[in-house]
Amino acid sequence: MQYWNATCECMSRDEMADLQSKRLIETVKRVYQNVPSYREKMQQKGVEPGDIKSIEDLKKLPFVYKQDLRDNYPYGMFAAPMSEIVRIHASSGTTGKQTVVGYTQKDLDTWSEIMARTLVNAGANKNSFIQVAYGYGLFTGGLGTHYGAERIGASVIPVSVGNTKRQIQIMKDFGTTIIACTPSYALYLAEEMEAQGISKDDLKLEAGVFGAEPWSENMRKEIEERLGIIAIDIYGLSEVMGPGVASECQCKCGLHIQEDHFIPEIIDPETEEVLPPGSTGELVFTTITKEGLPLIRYRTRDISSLTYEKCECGRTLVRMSKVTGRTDDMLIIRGVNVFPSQIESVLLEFSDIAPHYQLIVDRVGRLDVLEIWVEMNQKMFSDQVRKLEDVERKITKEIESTLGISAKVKLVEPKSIERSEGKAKRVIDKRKI
Ligand code: DLL
Repeated sequence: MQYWNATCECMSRDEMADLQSKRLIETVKRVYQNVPSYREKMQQKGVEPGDIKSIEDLKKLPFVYKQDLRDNYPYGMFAAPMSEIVRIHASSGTTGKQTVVGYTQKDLDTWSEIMARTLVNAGANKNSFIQVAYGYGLFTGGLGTHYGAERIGASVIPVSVGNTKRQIQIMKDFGTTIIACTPSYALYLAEEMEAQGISKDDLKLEAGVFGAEPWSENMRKEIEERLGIIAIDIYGLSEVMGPGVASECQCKCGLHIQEDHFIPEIIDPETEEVLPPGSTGELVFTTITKEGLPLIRYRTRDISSLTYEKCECGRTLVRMSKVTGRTDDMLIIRGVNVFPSQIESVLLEFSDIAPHYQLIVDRVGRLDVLEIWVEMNQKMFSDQVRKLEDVERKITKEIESTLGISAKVKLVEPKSIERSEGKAKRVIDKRKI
């Protein structure tokens, strides 16, 4: 088994708890001293830094929300002087102001370290050629992956997003062994390769590190088959660091959280109560080594669960389950909670359709209606109308029996749904609520 940092990734649970406690105490002191909004929040809850003696005391601390970052836009929650901030990123967000995040040199070192671990999880070493097709710029995907790859000593190919033809040419000519991009873009690459008559055997690709958006197991299967690689799920968010907060190992049974830097909790999003291991709820993170923008009990809105059971890979780091969706992109359709990834999972069981889809939600009168647009593959497109209707009917039935809601399924022409180079836009919600 290959590790980047066996000392940190395989330490005993007791050692981890001691390390986390020590680091948590330091972080709480730091934010209390340097960030007025934290001091106020803690005072309102009647907690002082001295009350935090170990990770057991974490639950005494108040939560932090994206709104807090917006209220203190742009730099109000930084815990280091601006003279020590050496990098700024921002997360665009779909609503409201963007969230600005700042890193000290030590933060960038930590980020490179955890991204190095992530890439090694996917099988990278210094002989790898890592093509970074996440966006460079304010988005954390590009530069985060880039620095991790350099830390390993791999050859980094910093293509950034877009220009799919060129991406493929570079993969082929430069001998790319690992591709880093969103899972939806990975499928787009596969599709374009097929259109250009380039086979996976023409490439040296071995693995992909895919994240930044939810994707189902069926989507993984599809990517792995079409590109002939192992597809690893990587997770992160700008506020907490960027990519590298957690990633799967070769066992692909949950994402190991880099716990020597981030403490996870799962809470009930309504009651804010901490839930026991194994329960599904909202993921909350506390950063314990960050200097620029430390976050205490940050509400991610991502839905997951934690397991502390030992992983076959030998890492002792807790694992989070694949993020299936966010509390805020969960669709409530006629009272039923639906995640786009559940629909994706159903769709990908059908062989006649392409893994490109869009959900259109509208309200007609007082009733929510869900339309699922899904692309046919080329072969099916030339089939008879009766066959199309038959497939539509089958998908409708399957959606209804799996999710408990009715939907109107519409098969659309190949390549008619817009492709995304970054995060895919899966849902168009036309309801004015
Ligand atoms: O998406 C960081 C990243 C870049 C992660 C590249 C992985 C790879 P943000 O733009 O701030 O940061 O978006 C963070 O994206 O809260 C999740 O809702 C979602 N997300 C990220 N990774 C995954 C994943 C980057 N593997 C938000 N599965 C997070 C599901 C993910 N959702």
